[in-house]
Amino acid sequence: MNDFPVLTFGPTPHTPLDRWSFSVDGAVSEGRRWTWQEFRALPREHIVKDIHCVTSWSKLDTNWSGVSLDTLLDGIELGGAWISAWCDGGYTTNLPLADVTGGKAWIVDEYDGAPLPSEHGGPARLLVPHLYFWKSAKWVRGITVTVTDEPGFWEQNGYHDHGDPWKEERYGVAFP
Ligand SMILES: Nc1nc2c(c(=O)[nH]1)N[C@H]1C(S)=C(S)[C@@H](COP(=O)(O)O)O[C@H]1N2
Ligand SMILES: [Mo]
Repeated sequence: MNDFPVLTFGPTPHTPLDRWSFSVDGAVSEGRRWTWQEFRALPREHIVKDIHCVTSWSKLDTNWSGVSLDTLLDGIELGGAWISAWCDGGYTTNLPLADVTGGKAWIVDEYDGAPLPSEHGGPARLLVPHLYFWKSAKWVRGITVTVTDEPGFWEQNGYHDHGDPWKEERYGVAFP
């Protein structure tokens, strides 16, 4: 796990598992919330994917385990087309629902068969491997479904709103 860089804005939060929960709220027919134990009991998937950081490194065949966003959103009626992921520590990032549903995004809590280290987002982080890695919010605690696109931390600070590595969507128009 020391073989890929730690890139964090601000200090690493350490939320104890008995105070951890994951929520889905916002423009939804009903909000949901899972404790750590409830989250661990959800159906999980193993994910092997390449990841890409905007600062040019990539890492091939990274190995994760976690719960698909499809599972977390299952049965909820969605009244918006975007999500805002929010985290311990205050980080946020925005994504179109289309980029996090259909087998494209997970809340992961294991890397290489071990609990996700806190510097890499443990207990759990968002994993959206097909977009630049700043979209993969560490220490994620919930997603809020939004009716309009609401730029998150890096998106307000010069990074591209969408962040597709294959289109090299690195920086937004306002980048100085
Ligand atoms: N909560 C939070 N998530 C975050 C960040 C952050 O500063 N805070 N940085 C992002 C950026 S820019 C990158 S490249 C990746 C880095 O993940 P890593 O530290 O596991 O390599 O996390 C993303 N998720
Ligand atoms: Mo990054």
